[in-house]
Amino acid sequence: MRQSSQPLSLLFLSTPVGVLGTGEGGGVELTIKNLAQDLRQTQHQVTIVAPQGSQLDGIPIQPISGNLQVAAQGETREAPIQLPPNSVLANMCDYIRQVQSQYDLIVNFAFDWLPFYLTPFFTTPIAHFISMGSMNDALDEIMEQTATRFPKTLGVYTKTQAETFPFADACRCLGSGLDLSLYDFSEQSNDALVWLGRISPEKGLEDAVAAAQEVGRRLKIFGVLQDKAYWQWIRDQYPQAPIEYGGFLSTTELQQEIRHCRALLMTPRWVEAFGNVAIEALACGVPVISYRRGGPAEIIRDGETGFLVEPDRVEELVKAIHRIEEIDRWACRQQAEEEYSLSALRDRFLAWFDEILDSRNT
Ligand code: HBI
Repeated sequence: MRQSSQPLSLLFLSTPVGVLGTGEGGGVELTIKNLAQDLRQTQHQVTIVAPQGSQLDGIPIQPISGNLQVAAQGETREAPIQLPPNSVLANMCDYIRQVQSQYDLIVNFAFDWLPFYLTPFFTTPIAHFISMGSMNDALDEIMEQTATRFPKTLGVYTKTQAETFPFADACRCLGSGLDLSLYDFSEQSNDALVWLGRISPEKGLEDAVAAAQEVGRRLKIFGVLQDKAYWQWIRDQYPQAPIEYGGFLSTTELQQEIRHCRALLMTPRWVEAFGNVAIEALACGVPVISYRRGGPAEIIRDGETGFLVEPDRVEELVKAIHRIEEIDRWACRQQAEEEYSLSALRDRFLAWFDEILDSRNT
């Protein structure tokens, strides 16, 4: 049996919806990057199989060509499983099949049917990290079959996320983490509010814009402009709102922008699986005001590191903004250090990997 102190050779299967480094892959891009960098620094080997053009500092990437997968959150629950012609996901799966014997474990980050379906056809074990809540019936079904046939192999961010699936009890909660040395604490702040994320309807940006307009404070917005029609609709609805769109920034640039802001607003319409942006803000000492829903509801300490308010109620966001001075910015940074360090994230993932490998070898 493997000794848990031995270095592992890991093959990561990235999300097939976007090129790593562009932000199109959402929060899971940051999770993949953080984990891969940290595991490599602690003597493990990590190779990432990802769509062509992907880049991550200092991490070997095996680029795969082909057409990207359509994002699952834009589809209906009943949608049949789809692959485009020359599917990058299918090509990625074919590649990992060919090289699997060189690795101890494959870690799948794709929220897609194919890697789950293929699991029994592989000789190398596959750990599946599920990056969103339940979206599609066919996907739920294959995930559940995987959980039954290969117990312990499903990982999620949070308990709330797991509870959206019929197989919640089979999911292992792994949380998230950051390289906290990349985020500088700022005791001082200006009056501006900030909103971070992919600009797409499930993120509810319009409520943050409405709240900013109501309190007359600037709202800085950063993230990939995924749905242009949605963005235009927001601008038409709130032509006078004091908003500034700053594009998609690197971690270094982003933290320089957010750490001087008064608060981060999170307005998810869906069950946000985690909300990496919440811990990025906390790491800078920025309190988070969020709807009490999904991952943010498990992260934010209400009244201590931000406020959790009734979902879909702009007036509740407004009330919380008026109370923001009650929050001690240092408490925010401290929470990030206590709960969301990279070493803690790595330990949780390694314990999960060990359990999967041990159950295979006994
Ligand atoms: N959709 N089909 C599909 N596959 C993914 O891997 C996927 C997705 N939508 C979003 C997504 N991954 C990431 O943005 C996560 O961070 C949520």
